[in-house]
Amino acid sequence: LKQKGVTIWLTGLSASGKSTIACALEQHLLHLQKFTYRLDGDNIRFGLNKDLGFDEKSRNENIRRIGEVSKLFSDASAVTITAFISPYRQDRAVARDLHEKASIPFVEVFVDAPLSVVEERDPKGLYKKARAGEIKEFTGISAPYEAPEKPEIHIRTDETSVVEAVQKITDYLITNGYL
Ligand code: GGZ
Repeated sequence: LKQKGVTIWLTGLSASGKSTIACALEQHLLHLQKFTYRLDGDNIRFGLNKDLGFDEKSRNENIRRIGEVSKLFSDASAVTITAFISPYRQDRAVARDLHEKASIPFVEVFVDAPLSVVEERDPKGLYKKARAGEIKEFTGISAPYEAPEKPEIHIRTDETSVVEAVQKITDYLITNGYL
């Protein structure tokens, strides 16, 4: 295998577009014959992390484990894409450190849309429930989201198409010799 691994870490609010971009990016990389693996709520929160909820401690542990798993996949030479809110700056920094100590590149992608926009999208009605107090500690409403200060890539999803977002990430990976 000529390929070296890299972790592409998407962070952003619920309904910001992380999963959509992660899926489209995965498809694009598979077309390029890259060994690619995507970690998301479906294969992590319902499996490895099914013991965890959404209080601060649980989210810290969720992200800690995802950081460890993504490091392993990338160490095994996958292009690893993670799509989790990962709201705490410190948790993302821990994941980054873990990668950097193992000399594995870590690309933080801020999937950014204003709260007003994601609340309008509300594909699962979760923001409505959070506003009504039916979901506690909901990110952006009743729990914090700490935006990245220096992400490698910043995508405004209310101004950028999915195809453009995938192109922006792919260009970054090629420019830096990660693909
Ligand atoms: C935020 C929540 C919550 C609370 C359930 N806060 O849009 P979704 O539904 O499909 O994605 C959200 C997902 C967030 O899980 P993560 O593992 O990405 O979060 S974190 O990184 O903060 O650990 C949302 C759903 O789970 N969800 N309750 N209270 N999102």
